[in-house]
Amino acid sequence: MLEYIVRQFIDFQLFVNAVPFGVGHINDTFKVEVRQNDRLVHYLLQRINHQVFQQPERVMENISLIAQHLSHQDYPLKILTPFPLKLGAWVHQDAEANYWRLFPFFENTITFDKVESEEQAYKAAKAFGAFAKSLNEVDVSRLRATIPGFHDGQARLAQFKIILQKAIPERLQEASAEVEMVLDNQLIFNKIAKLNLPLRAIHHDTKINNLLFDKDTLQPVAVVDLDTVMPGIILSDFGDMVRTFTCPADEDEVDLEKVEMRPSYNQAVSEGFLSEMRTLLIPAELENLGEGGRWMTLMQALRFLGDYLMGDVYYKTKYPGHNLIRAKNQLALFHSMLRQDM
Ligand code: GN1
Ligand code: MG
Repeated sequence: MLEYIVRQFIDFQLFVNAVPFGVGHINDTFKVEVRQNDRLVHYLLQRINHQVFQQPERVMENISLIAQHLSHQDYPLKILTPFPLKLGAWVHQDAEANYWRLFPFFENTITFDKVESEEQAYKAAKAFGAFAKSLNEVDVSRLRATIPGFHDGQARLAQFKIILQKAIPERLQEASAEVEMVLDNQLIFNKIAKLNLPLRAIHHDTKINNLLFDKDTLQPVAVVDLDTVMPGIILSDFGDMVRTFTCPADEDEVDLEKVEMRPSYNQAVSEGFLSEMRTLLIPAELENLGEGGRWMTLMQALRFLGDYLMGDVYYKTKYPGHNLIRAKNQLALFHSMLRQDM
């Protein structure tokens, strides 16, 4: 079946194989190998999770607009440009109403789930900074919201309060301390909303594993996972880097002793990102950047916790308490951020 789908995009002589690829929580990704013009060539085939992205065509329109824009900029990284279907659209819909898309596969690259040095944090933040900088001139009104209210902290908080009413009772009881922690700190969502920061073209998922690095030189090669590139505020991208680059532990590490925000990494993120973006940001953005890490980390805790309470309907999980472990982890990180200057 995968062979048939890939054929809707490209021609090839032989379909060699397709193997599951990557660690994303949302879409399903396969690395495909085909023989084309007597060479073995790889592609990245993805099934879009259309529970999450209810209008896959919208996602693809944003991505192609972004890719086209970047190709006209002095952008230092490779651009993830999707392949259109032979018939013209961006996504193939199969008999089971799944949506599929095809991307080039960037050879000789690796991803990291944790940042390994301050130097790497700097380079990665600079790469996401270059991405933001090259998108500075995009007319945001042309970008569609692929997930409405995605980083709207106030809307997420309101949904969370509704979830508390419909939560699985045993889970609500088990997670009562975490629920309280989220509610105790809820003012941050109002505080950020009140800043009324300008809308920009924002990646909205600047986790360290959404950046490909060259296997040999360890230099950033490409920003990937462009599904949530849409209008948003700069604190989203800066904050998600702080959330994922500064902590030595994975997002689902159980040993909370290992979960902390390391100030030297926070410094590296800031220097790397601002080396590209400083002159483009307005004073209100610069002054509040530091709050982005806390804001994104609490929002992530709320999202994992809400999903746990609803019975794991959104994120892929590997075991029944996985989302609660993730929420505890993110709350530990948030508290570590509260204890430090940022
Ligand atoms: C999801 O698919 P992945 O792992 O790149 C999520 C992000 C979260 C992240 C948490 C569309 O991203 O918002 O920050 O998990 N993406 C969506 O690890 O919800
Ligand atoms: Mg991803």
